[in-house]
Amino acid sequence: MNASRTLFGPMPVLAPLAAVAIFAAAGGAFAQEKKDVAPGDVKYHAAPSALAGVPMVESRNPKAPPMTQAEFDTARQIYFERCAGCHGVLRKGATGKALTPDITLARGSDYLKVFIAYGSPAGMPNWQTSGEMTEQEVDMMARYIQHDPPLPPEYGLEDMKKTWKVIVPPEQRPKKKMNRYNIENIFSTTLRDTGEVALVDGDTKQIINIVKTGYAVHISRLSASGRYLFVIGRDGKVNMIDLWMEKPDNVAEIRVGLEARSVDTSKYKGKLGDFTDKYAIAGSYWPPQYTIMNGDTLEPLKIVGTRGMVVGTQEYHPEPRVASIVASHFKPEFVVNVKETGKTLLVDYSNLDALKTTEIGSAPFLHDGGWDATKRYFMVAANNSNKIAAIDARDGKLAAITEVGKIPHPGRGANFVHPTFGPVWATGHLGDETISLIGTDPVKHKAYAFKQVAKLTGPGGGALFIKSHPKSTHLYSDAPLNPDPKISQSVVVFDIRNLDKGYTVLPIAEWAGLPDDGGAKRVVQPEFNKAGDEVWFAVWSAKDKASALVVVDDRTLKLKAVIKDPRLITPTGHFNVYNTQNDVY
Ligand code: DHE
Repeated sequence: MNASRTLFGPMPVLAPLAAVAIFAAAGGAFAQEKKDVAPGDVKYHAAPSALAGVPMVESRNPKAPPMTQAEFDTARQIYFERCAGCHGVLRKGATGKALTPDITLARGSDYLKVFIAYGSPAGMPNWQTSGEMTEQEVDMMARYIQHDPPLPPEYGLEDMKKTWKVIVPPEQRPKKKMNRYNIENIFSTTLRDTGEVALVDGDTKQIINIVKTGYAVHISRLSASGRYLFVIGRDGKVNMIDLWMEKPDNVAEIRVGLEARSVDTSKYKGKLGDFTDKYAIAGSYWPPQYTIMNGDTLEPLKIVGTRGMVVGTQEYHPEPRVASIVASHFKPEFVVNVKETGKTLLVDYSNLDALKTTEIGSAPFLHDGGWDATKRYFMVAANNSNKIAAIDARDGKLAAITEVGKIPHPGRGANFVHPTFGPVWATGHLGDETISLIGTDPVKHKAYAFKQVAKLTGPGGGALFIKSHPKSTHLYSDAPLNPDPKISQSVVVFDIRNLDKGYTVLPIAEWAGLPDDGGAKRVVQPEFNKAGDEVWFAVWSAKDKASALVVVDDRTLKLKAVIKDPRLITPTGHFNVYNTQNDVY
């Protein structure tokens, strides 16, 4: 029996037509009774996959309803632009249900059309009633998912080497910093839909450079030295940017896969040797694998697949995507979190020719996460399991799994010292309005360690990122995916010394003073400056609408600056060099 959860409940033994009548009514009722999935949520989960344009091996299932090649091509494009993020490339299921032919053929087109059109309370968007798809497209998608899923190509060393460029060889790079920027206070800002990052001077608020990167850059990470910025695009392209150059720009690049989200560099220095920046690592969604590269040139050295068994069921999964990756400070190891198998791999890079990996099972759909304040415990969201796993990077084991709210989404989370519970790590949630605080001090606050010690109430679901700073008394949370613009266009801030007081709302999008051009103006990701006295936010609108960066004074909670520039198109994540390099959050 296929491990992935089946698409629907037990199938009523009804003629398809009767099924349609029932489901059309139910669908209609669904449409009324369930809240439609928020457009922001659809945009978040159904982000276009970089695989949409990749040639694939196709086959037709003789039992499935016929499709012309043109219909199949259109449906495939729609699938990779809308559905792959949730249902997986091979349709084995992830945050969305499995859609493999053994399941979908049994349901038949009429049954499938209703679900695609009306969605479901479990989070499947109502593609037709929301106007996102026409009736014809729904019909095509219902037939498409009864055929075998097209198979994208693998992507190996030869493919990588064709894309690998050392733009400035290490020996030709500056021997000292050639610019006058305070590079520790530079912000690397994702320009999601233009395939660029903006390097913004945190002191002057001026844009230093707009650097060409991969498509839909996802995150930026820093070398241990703080000199090099590594960014990864959804298309699997890694760019290495030298902040010492007169005008910081690319010095190397490589594509490590067809779809990716995470990148980091080796950070261990200790009795086992100095491995700082010796290696870089990137994890890909497709193919499901991670690649270890030379930290100076991005030369691909080692590719390791992540296909394997799901924690618990031990069922095989053909497409376990690599989610967050972080470099351990305790051992020469990368902490690699694999989404669909629910496993964290501690990859010992001290000898690539005899690679040792510790496999720690927790819960499926591992996603994003961050260190606790001691940088010993990696707190990672198993988002669709509503859990946080604490991975002990010093002792190489699972410290705990903590039940939290609905679909935790911490980014890297936020650390602060709670007046009662001591050191805590916090996460917001996509699926509800709560903010969970988890104790992280098993020595001086043993009773609270890895327990959810408190739940704050935020403004509503749709939270993505939360942040604090050792020098701040505030905890900030965004909610860019909340359907209410009043919530998605503002952030909330708590006083850590008096959490019971509730939150203050900061109308960030309003402070940005953007034209009323119909832009969504979603406020995304609080990020502190190095000094810890400013908090930066992106005001994210579509490509053809105005966006901005907004800077708030952390002491007064008043507006400090707004950065507007026609080049700031779809700004989303931003990463302060010093705080990202030193895991300060
Ligand atoms: Fe992200 C982090 C995956 C959608 C902005 N995102 C991450 C990480 C993963 C991930 C695995 C952790 C990387 C790490 O730490 O190594 N993100 C995904 C998806 O699969 C998803 C749901 C859909 C997709 O197809 O990409 C998705 N993410 C988004 C967005 O739509 C966001 C809001 C805007 C954008 O730029 O695409 C977005 N994700 C971010 C940001 C981080 C991130 C800003 C880093 C947070 C941090 O503080 O480190």
